[in-house]
Amino acid sequence: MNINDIRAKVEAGQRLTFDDGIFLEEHADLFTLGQLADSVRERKNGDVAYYNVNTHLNATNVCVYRCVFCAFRADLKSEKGYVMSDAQIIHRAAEAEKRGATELHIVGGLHHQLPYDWYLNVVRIVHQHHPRLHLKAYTAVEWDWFARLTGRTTRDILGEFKDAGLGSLPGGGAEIFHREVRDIICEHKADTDSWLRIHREAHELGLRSNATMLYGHIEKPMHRIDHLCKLRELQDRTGGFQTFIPLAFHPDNTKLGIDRKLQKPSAIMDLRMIAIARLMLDNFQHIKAYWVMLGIPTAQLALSYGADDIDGTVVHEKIYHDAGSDTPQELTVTQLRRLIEEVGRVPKERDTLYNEVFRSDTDWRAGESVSLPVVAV
Ligand code: V47
Ligand code: SF4
Repeated sequence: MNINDIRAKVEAGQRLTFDDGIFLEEHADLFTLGQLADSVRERKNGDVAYYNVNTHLNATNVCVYRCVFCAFRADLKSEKGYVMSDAQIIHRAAEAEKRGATELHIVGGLHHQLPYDWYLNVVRIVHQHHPRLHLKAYTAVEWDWFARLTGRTTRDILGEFKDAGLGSLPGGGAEIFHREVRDIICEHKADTDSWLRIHREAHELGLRSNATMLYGHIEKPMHRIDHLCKLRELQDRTGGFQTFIPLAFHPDNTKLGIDRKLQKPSAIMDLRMIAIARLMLDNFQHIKAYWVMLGIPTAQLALSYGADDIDGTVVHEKIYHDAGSDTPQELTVTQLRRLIEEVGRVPKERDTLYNEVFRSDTDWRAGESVSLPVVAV
């Protein structure tokens, strides 16, 4: 095998195999990866790059699990631990809607003492007070926890949350699927089969979801390609994934980072991951360059290495900032659009489900705030 065989497959729109993926990881240079991935990106999404207006809500950081890569979690009795009140949660949603957000991204810890109804109540009250906000809530790890709390099936629970206002699932908790790695970095939480099953069930219930992969720690190329192939397999069955988001490990304040003296992956590795994901995940429509995690310059460059989405305004992000991210807490729409335009792409605001969002009195270059969306088609 050589790179020309892979180039021919990419040009013909043929699927790359596991071995092709390993070859790309081990032998392809960044320039070639970028060229190939950018051609796939263009074929799938033309000259458009997406962003959205969103806000994060982490209603508690107290967590029974101790994933060694996580700087966000807190022990039950630690001073760092918090649980937001209903009033604080509704205030956060009100603030999001006032800023023109279309999406609230809700994830958090698995609290030792909070009952199932508390998590359901978060979705219910936000939906009741702000029905226009799309609620992208809870990772597969959280759904698995709810099943452990109640003895009910995850399918049943997903159905109940959907009725309460759940809009879709974020892609977190996937980490690395291969047992050689998963057993070391997060041995107790939802295993790979559960993660994949829960996303399949969500898709079967008509809920879309995202997928992630945490890279740049102890995993090897083989583990990353295995991860991508598993996601691709499920997507073949359901078609329910919207976007893939590679997540670079941030070592600060984490056990894994300290014990193994790890550093954040380089920009070169970040761009390689974006490109390889674009090439392997031929049945995913979108690849997201999450600027909070990549940093703004690398996220902008990633738009030329296979990514067609730069995520959103974000606001109140905790997971990456607790682990050493020095990105700002928020990017304005004006800034997001400029990043995209500088790459020669057409910025398009999307809602969570990739419908285009139209706004009534848009003046992107003049202001920092955005108007409320009027129509989403
Ligand atoms: O599952 C936790 C990761 C994820 C660290 O679906 C870390 O649109 C790096 O999934 N260094 C949560 N990564 C975030 C996430 C996400 C983010 C943006 C958009 C979407 C989406 C999903 O963050 C966790 C874990 O894989 N993570 N700690 C860390 N120190
Ligand atoms: Fe808990 Fe999630 Fe952090 Fe793991 S990654 S310790 S499940 S908050």
